[in-house]
Formats: sequence, structure tokens, C-alpha cells
Amino acid sequence: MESIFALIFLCVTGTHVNCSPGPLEDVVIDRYDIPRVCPREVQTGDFVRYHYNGTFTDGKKFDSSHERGAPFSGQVGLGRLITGLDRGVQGMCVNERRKVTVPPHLAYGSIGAGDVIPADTVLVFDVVLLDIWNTEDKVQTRTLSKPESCKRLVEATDFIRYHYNGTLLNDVPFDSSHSRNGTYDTYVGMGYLIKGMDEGLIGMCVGETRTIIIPPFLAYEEKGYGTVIPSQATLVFEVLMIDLFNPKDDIAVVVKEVPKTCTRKTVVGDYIRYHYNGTFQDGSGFDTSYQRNSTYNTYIGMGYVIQGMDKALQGLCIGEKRVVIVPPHLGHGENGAKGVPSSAVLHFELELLDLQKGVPDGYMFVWLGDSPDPLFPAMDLNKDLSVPLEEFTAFINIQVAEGTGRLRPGMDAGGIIKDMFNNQDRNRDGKIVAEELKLKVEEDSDKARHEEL
Ligand SMILES: *[C@@H]1O[C@H](CO)[C@@H](O)[C@H](O)[C@H]1NC(C)=O
Ligand SMILES: *[C@@H]1O[C@H](CO)[C@@H](O)[C@H](O)[C@H]1NC(C)=O
Ligand SMILES: *[C@@H]1O[C@H](CO)[C@@H](O)[C@H](O)[C@H]1NC(C)=O
Ligand SMILES: *[C@@H]1O[C@H](CO)[C@@H](O)[C@H](O)[C@H]1NC(C)=O
Ligand SMILES: *[C@@H]1O[C@H](CO)[C@@H](O)[C@H](O)[C@H]1NC(C)=O
Ligand SMILES: [Ca+2]
Ligand SMILES: [Ca+2]
Repeated sequence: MESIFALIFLCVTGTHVNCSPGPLEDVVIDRYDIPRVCPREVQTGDFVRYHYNGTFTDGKKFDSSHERGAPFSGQVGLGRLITGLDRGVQGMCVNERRKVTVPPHLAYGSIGAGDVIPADTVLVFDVVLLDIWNTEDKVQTRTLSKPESCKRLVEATDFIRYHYNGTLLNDVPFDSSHSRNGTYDTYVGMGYLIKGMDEGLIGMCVGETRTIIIPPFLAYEEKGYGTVIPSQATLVFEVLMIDLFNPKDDIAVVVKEVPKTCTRKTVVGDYIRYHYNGTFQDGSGFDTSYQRNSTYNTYIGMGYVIQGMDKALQGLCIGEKRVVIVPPHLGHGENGAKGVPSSAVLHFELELLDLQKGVPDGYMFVWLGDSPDPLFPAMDLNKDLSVPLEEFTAFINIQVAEGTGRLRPGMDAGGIIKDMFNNQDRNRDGKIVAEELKLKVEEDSDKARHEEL
């Protein structure tokens, strides 16, 4: 069969002297199956890919692209096909089927082709068009839907996450992000994608759905891709943009509501209670404090929450509401977290409900002024020279109530006081005596005083 094809070229690369006239004047075209939408018709100079069956008028097959194992691919109207087919595919749409009857003088003439096609033979080609493109083509984009407000558009060097369905021009699917159960995540405009995609994604906003049609020379060119993308294939992507950020982004904070009176703003080390709603950029929620029916309580600026949040929680008044956008490098990064995919931008609505000053990292209790000196007589409230846990607890509570000392917030006060007591009760007999405290003070004087007593 290969020889027939060589002959097809032979006939047309020479002048048409070899192809003598036959009884039919011109090709006869029967467009027996025309798709309802036909955005583009074949013109001279276009490259096409099509399947065909070549038969004689009696229906006997002499050639078929199916038997060759691949559709025919070539340029129209420049003498690369037999003249009859050059004419026969003009004006054709992708997925159209037509029957092209070619008179001998527009096919193999009075010579025929080897022992396959006799002289002066009318040929009938059943053709289905699969692809059409031109070297003049550009990436085509068409927005199918778009959210009303669009804060930010995709720019080169952004990192984006999107869903896509990839089809060939004849609607045959070749790939989809959905088959992998996740978004496709990549930098855009930096050469990680095929050229046409790098270009076609620019300017999209989160929530937008866009069709991107890419000619083969901006896609996989002659190589194709595996078994799914043939050589010289136009690609059609339907893309839904899910997420977008730039690695240079910092957190973005929008203050929504500030109470009239604000006596103190949060600083690093404070212990706070707040409510939040966490969503992704496409609006879907991933976490909210309300679901747990309790506020989220934490220390600020000490690494207990994601980096971006630690920063966003500073400088708030009680009652203030903020919206914070945290890029993944200040959020859960490439690893993601439970319910948060890799490289996701996080969007938080926050409301600060309460704030307590903290104590320095590692401390359980601090004196806010000078500590009583000497300490033991002050602790020994009933002056019996012995301080059991109850008395010690009462003493600490007095300090807290009078504002002369502060317990670490956010922890069980009883538990902290008991730990502190046990540290002072060196012989573990359930009471502190003056000697134990003295020993302790001397011992601690040259190192970190974790209990500050
Ligand atoms: C050619 O014949 C094959 C079966 O041999 C058929 O599947 C196909 O639809 C026919 N037509 C075209 C244009 O390929
Ligand atoms: C995608 O998820 C479905 C259902 O959860 C599962 O059956 C399938 O194996 C998953 N595919 C991949 C590639 O993870
Ligand atoms: C892709 O196809 C899936 C399932 O066929 C569909 O749910 C989705 O909306 C399509 N488009 C995109 C951009 O994922
Ligand atoms: C949530 O909190 C409210 C108000 O404090 C309480 O009435 C309700 O029982 C709580 N629900 C759950 C599930 O804890
Ligand atoms: C979180 O969402 C709920 C329900 O939409 C809303 O009532 C609440 O005010 C939101 N919280 C914040 C901090 O914006
Ligand atoms: Ca006592
Ligand atoms: Ca003791």
C-alpha cells in the first residue's frame, strides 16, 4: 500500500501531464454528514489531518488510512495530495464526512498506479476531517464564564492551579486533570508548559472558564505526545482557574471593621481568642472555627499557627474584623495540610474576641513589678512557717487578682500552680518551708527563672 501513496505524490509533484482527462469534469462532493457548528472551513494552504477510505465506483477498496494505521496528514492545495482530493476537502469542517468522487484526470489519469489502480479510473474517497490548522494561526482563547468581580489576573511567573479537559480538534479527549483527582499546578509563562498554554492562560481570573485552542507548532509539533496526541495536532483545552498567587506575594490584609474603642492592639506573645472562616480562592470552605463551636485560641507570633496568620493576627483590637489572604509559602506550602491541597492560597475572615497579654516564652508566671522580698513570709499567709498547696494557690491568685503577677494564659491555672508548687517543695512533703525556697532561689539565680518565684 505504501507504493500507492508514493504514487499519489508522484502524480502531483510533476505537472499534470501524467494525469489525462476522464469522463467527469470535476470532483463531485457529497457532504453527507456536516456538524452543526463549523467554526472553520478548510482553505488552500491549511494543514489537515483526515481519515479516508478509497474505493472504486463498485465499492472495492484500494486504500484506507485505517489500514495504514494513521490518518493522512498534509497541506491542502499545494500539490501535496492528488489534485482531486486537494479540491475535494476544500471548505470542509472538522468532523464533517464527505464522499469525494474524483475523475481520473484529477487522480491517476490514463496511467493509473501500479497494479492497484487501473488507467482511467474514477476514485471515491470517503473522508472524515480530524484537524485543521495553518502556520498563520495564533492561540485562540474564549471565555465561557467568569465571576463578576475579578481581583487579579494571571500573569507570567504566577503559580496557578487549574482543572482542564484536553481534547483534539475533533472532540476526542486526550487528557484531563479530573482523571488525576487534583488540579494541575504549575508556574505560568516560564516555559514549563507548552508555548500555547503559557500564552493562553495569561489574563485569566480565579473562577473563570476559558477555552484555549492551540495550533500544533505551539503545542507538541511533529513529535506529538505518547499515543494520545498525534503528530501536528491542534489542541483544545477547557480550563477552569482554581487558584493563583505569585511567590513574591506577602499576606494581604483588609481591615473590615474596627471597634470605636480600642485600648490595646495585639502584639507578639499575646494569648488571643478569635473566630475565623477559612476558604480557598474559589470560595469553597476548608475550615471554620464556628464548626467546632468554640473560638480558636492561641499565642501570637510564636509559630503555633501558620506564618502568614501569625503576622496577620498582630495589631488587632478586640472586636476587629479582618480578611487575610495567605499565599501558600506563608501557609501550608507544597505539602498542604488536612483538607488543604498543595500550594493553596488561603483566605480567612477573622474576628478577634479576646486578648490577654502573654508571658515570655517558657515562663509560667511572671511578676509584673518587683517580687516581695523576702518572699517566704509573704507567701506564708497564716504565718505558721509552712506553705501547703492551698496556701500557695491562694497566694498566687492574690497576685493575679491584684495585678502584681500574671499566669501564662491559655493553660489550666490550677495545673500550672501545682507544677510551680511541686518545683518549690523539694522534699515532696506537701509543703514549702523557708529553707526550700531559699535553696531554690540560690540555685536559680544564675539561670533562667522559669517560674519567676
Ligand atoms: C472507513 O472504513 C472504516 C472501517 O473500515 C470505517 O470505520 C470508517 O468510518 C470509514 N470512513 C472513514 C472516513 O474513515
Ligand atoms: C480518583 O478518585 C476515585 C474515587 O475517589 C478513585 O476511584 C480513583 O482511583 C482516583 N484516581 C486517582 C488517579 O487517584
Ligand atoms: C471537564 O470535564 C468534567 C467531567 O467531564 C466536567 O465536570 C468539567 O466541568 C469539565 N471542565 C473543566 C474545566 O474541568
Ligand atoms: C454550641 O454552643 C452553644 C452556645 O454556647 C451551645 O448551646 C450548644 O450546645 C453547643 N453545641 C455543641 C455541639 O457543642
Ligand atoms: C463566618 O461565616 C459566618 C456565616 O457565613 C458569619 O456569620 C460570620 O460572621 C463569619 N465570621 C467572620 C469572622 O467573618
Ligand atoms: Ca502557712
Ligand atoms: Ca517541703
